[in-house]
Amino acid sequence: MPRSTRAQFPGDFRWGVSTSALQIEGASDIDGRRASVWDSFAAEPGRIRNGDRPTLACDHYHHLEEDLDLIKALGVGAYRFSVSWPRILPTGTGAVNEAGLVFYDRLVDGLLERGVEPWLTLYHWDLPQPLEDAGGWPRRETALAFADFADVVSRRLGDRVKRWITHNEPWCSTIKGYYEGEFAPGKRDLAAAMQATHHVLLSHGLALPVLRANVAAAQCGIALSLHPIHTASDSEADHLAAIRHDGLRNRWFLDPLHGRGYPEDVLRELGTAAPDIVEGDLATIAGKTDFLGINYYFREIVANDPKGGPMRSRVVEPDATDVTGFGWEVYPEGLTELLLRVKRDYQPVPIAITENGATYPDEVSADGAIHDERRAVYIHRHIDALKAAMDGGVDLTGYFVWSLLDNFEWAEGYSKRFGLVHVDFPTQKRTMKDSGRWFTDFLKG
Ligand code: PNW
Repeated sequence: MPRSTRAQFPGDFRWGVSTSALQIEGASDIDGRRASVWDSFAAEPGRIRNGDRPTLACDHYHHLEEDLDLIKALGVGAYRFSVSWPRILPTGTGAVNEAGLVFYDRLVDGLLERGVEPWLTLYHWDLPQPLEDAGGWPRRETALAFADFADVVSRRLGDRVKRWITHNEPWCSTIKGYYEGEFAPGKRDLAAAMQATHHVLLSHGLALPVLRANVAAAQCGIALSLHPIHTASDSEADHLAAIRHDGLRNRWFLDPLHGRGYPEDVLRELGTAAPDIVEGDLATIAGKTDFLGINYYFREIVANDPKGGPMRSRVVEPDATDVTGFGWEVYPEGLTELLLRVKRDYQPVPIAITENGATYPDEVSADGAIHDERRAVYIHRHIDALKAAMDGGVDLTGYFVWSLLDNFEWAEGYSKRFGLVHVDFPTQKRTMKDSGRWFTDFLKG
């Protein structure tokens, strides 16, 4: 049974919940917002389960006060959200949409009035469609446009927001978007995807001095999705495959952010698909940050597979009975292992777990309550794992549950629910789940 308590964590440790703009806001063509790549992608037949669209999502745009009250009711001290680039700059560059900024003014002010610290993510995958039409992340100009976007947002909100996350999970927005084709914009081109990873990292580095110029006492970071990589067998071939796989999944992002450039072994594997790098880019990417965000969901068990993509590797199904509704293995000890590894290999700035959570088929009972004990146990076991990492010397500053609300789960549409709060999408009725109540009790100590 999980046993950690809040009292075992430092007093200034941040406990929070996370969301992202596209997944909750809805209002996709209201008050001047224009399409992002995810709006367009979801409109293509066959891309999203059940043909779901993010057009309305949780209609958070029109339920702002109610959702702020739910955050307050949970008792968390911090809320991580993202701002919608096409709501603020509808065509990606140039004209600023005042109505978009007003919405985030209200969000930030509403958080501060309730004593909740805003953690703002600039990019959670919703690239304005015109920027994709011009070439998207494989095009260098997109990184420059991102720095301008960071400038607009931080000038407006920097007096009240101190925590800035440039990007959420670059691996997903680039590899899944431009190589695997499962995420927007749905392309399948390895060289383009690798060029995209470089431009996303470059845009992070270009945004850092902009944020520091506009925000007094800014705390800046990036949120990576990292995975412990295990080997499917003791064979030499599987062992080497796991190293290559780790190279693209984890080291490709961690190494350049920590001033080491891209890993040589991965560059070799990529061959002609390796990105073009302009002199000075690596120094830009390695700019000083104040914290590292890590999103943790599962480990990957890897086997050698000559046909298995750029790293000649294949992820094998874990031999586990404890899996979430995504089929993701519940493996909290992987979080401890991952954190100790990052500490050992990178001596990073303080780490915040910017996402961790689970989807389960929720059980709505006759009384309308949601008895999702498994989600509470999942979260508590991961907090135990965090405590173990802290005992091992890892400098941790916060933990954010994914997610506040059930929401638009990307290619899975509304079929996968991650919320501490249940959303009945046809009526937009919110109901606190048992897991939400459990989290509140945990936070009360
Ligand atoms: C993250 N993977 O997505 C995102 O940051 C959230 O927006 C999302 O809702 C949440 O986790 C749950 O999925 C991921 O395949 C998507 O490794 C895919 C993977 C990891 C995280």
